Amino acid sequence: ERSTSSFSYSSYHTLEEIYTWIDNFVTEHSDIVSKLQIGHSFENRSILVLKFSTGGSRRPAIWIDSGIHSREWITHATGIWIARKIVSEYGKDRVVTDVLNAMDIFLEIVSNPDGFAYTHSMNRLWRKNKSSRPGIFCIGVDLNRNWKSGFGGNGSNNNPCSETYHGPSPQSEPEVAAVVDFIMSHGNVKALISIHSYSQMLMYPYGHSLEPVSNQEELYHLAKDAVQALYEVHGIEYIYGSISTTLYVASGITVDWAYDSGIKYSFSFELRDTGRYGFLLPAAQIIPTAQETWMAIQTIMVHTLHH
Ligand code: ING
Ligand code: ZN
Repeated sequence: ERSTSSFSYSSYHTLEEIYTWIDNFVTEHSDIVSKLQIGHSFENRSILVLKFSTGGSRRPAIWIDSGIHSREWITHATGIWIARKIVSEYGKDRVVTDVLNAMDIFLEIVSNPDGFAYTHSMNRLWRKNKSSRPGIFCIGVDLNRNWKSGFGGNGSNNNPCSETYHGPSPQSEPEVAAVVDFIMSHGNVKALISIHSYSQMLMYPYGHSLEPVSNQEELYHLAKDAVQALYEVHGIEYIYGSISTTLYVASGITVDWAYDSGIKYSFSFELRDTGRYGFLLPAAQIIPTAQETWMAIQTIMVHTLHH
């Protein structure tokens, strides 16, 4: 395919289809979107990021990632829908226009490309990446346990065969190291949103500790507002709070690393549903899920813009 006009935003797609869509999308919207290759996966696939920018240099930025767990297909689909929404609303919608006139948005749609390819070819419920090491007979590291903050602590596992295996060392995985290097060298990321599924939750740090973060009251109120905006779209209820008190203790996670690296607006979504379909959310729910998630993300972006 050579244009995005035949792409179905209400279907799930393979890695190849998504990467082709990215190329077409960037070509069609080259005034505000560009494609960055921030690294390579363990199996040497490109790790791609979409950059939305209307100018400036190193503007304050919002980072959004989806698909760090490969089986969470609704998150990639939501990321794709949001990308299109951003370009179609810029210059029309007040919120998007104000945000993009002052800030850049970085969107990593497929944060675990090897795992994602594997969910299409071999095992629909694969969660980890596909790394292997000599003498270790299980495959894959949980990329949401491989970050430096609280690495190896409670809610992560030392056994390579575990679904929450943290890996041999912090950032040992190229998919994590690429993001760390990018965000650190950028140096002006103000908000980070990491999208998972499922459970219908909006959460903030910490995961590795029950200790409240320094701006926890602000994050609590922002999460409450974002969840309310989400609810108003289709009546879907989300719960919110810190990760460790809302879900469970989890160490070495993306948002804890972001927070400890100075990104004070750091959130993680768990999208639809609450378990009826779980990771196998029907494609008919892609667009409503994306629509409501987008309202919550905009709430976070506007707050970040004004602080
Ligand atoms: N659950 C997440 C997990 O990695 C999570 C929960 C999200 C923990 C964000 C910490 C931060 O265990 C899923 N479904 O991936
Ligand atoms: Zn996940």
